[in-house]
Amino acid sequence: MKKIITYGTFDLLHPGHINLLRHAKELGDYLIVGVSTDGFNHKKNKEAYHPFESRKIIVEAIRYVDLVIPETDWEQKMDDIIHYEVDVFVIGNDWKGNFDFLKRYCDVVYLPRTSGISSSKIKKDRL
Ligand code: C2G
Repeated sequence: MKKIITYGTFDLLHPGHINLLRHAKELGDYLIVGVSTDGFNHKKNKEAYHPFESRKIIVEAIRYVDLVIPETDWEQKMDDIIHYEVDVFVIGNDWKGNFDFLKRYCDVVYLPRTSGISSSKIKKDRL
């Protein structure tokens, strides 16, 4: 079984998130998603509308997702990849190059972001 992992806040879920998760799942058989906790969002200087528990329930309901784990810090990716025997780390290409150090443990794939949409744009447009 080919295991894929990705991480993110996934606040105010939109087609950009879904495209990423769908393309990530197409790379294997089992998709693990590390959803950023509220505490980790603080470290990322990100303010989510939905608290972690809500974002976890929402991401777990997505057909492409097999397991949701909490993302609590920057350093956990290597441990997660080893623990879950992950084959591919996937993330949007806005992070291109940031996670190349994981190539020692698994394949690293940066997928194209979906243009024109983001959680922050949704928040701004609705104000
Ligand atoms: N994404 C995308 N297209 C968009 C918006 C987001 O492909 N229009 C992707 C991002 O590239 C990321 C995923 O969707 O791979 C989740 O995006 P965010 O919730 O914004 O996550 P981020 O803040 O980038 O957190 O340790 C990694 C971080 O937790 C990533």
